[in-house]
Amino acid sequence: MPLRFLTAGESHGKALVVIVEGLPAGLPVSAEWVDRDLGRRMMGYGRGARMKIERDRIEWISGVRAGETLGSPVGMLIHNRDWSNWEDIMAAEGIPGEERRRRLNRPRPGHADLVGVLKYDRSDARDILERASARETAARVAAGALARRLLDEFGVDIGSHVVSLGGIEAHAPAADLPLPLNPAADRSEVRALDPEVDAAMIARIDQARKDGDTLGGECEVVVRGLPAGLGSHVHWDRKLDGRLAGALMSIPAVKAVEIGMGFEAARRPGSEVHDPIDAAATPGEPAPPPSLHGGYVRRSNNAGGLEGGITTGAPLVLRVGMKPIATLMSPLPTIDLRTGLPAKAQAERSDITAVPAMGVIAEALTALVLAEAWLEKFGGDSLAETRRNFEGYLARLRERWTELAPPGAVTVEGQ
Ligand code: EPS
Repeated sequence: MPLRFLTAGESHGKALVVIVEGLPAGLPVSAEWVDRDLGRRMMGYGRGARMKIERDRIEWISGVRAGETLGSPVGMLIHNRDWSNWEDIMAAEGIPGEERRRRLNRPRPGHADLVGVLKYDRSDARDILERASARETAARVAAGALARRLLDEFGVDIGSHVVSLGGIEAHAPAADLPLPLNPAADRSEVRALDPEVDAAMIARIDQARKDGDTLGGECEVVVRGLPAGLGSHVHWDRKLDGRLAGALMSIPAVKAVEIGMGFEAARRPGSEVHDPIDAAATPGEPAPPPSLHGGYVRRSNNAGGLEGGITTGAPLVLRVGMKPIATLMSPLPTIDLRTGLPAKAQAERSDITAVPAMGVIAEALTALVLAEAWLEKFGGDSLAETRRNFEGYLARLRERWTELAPPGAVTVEGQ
């Protein structure tokens, strides 16, 4: 288990807690680095009033000294500023002589409310929604920021942008995305890389707010700078595409993940799908640095940077689809848990859309899966050891290329 993390915390509890274990010692980290991603997660047009209350930032608890990881579990706390408004309602041991307050009796279709009370035998769906809330993703983003820090040491860039919101599509130049990606996406209130659609998306959100409705959408996560060879083909649970899809599907409200060409690849013939292989260098001569692909490049990237559950060295391209937020101010029909009679679902404070934030959360989970795969491949108890192993692998990729016979020295089969 090279890298793992656990989170704890209710949406209106005192704080969120996260423990990250398995980072090598000697990784430079700062609260400023982690807080930057926490701040990005709070952005985006269409968020609710809660984001005006919170100023998400971490407090180090363990595992870091003098600005570097120690190799021991890293503990972080994110205090909920809203706690002061919820202390009595969420008190761990209740308030003597008082009934529960702020019960949720009319479960919202699309939220965990109903299935949660059935499974955990609760009468108040607040016992479920407090943990099911996407507030928990702040803790995942903090963990992801540390994973991103590790990958950043090796020049890996993880970014995301919104490609559709409320049915409005953004058209970003797929082959020519800015590097790094996030500064450009973060300049837009909807995190889209197509300035033409910003105003239309914002107007769509304003309309949904007026209608008491909510909106979903899609984000694309793009990772550049990965070497060929992360993940493995040998077992189902080591395939990197499955691990990435599983992690991304665990984001609240996410209903779909596509890799590269995704569903479209299922509709086209092989000749239009698979990415022909080319040489990036002359055989027998050293592959040009940084040789993340071992001298082989692809004419297209329909595979989205993954073949056989292993990275190819081409950019990783993941698309994540989020359904609309389940809390509607014009509520849908439901059943009252106390009476079994028809009712309107409870309207709690919420967002109109959280698609821009979802991209930031998707980056964090992608970073966590990739950092784990990185440490599986390169290992190391210290950053210096991880770096030596990484450089040793790249040296071997270069060596393989220079060992190739020069052109004309072999008869190529089938030609
Ligand atoms: C969220 C905090 C929550 C919601 C949202 C995400 O705050 P509150 O419930 O106090 O308004 O804004 O959660 C949901 C959309 C949900 O369905 O639970 C956050 O920090 O991201």
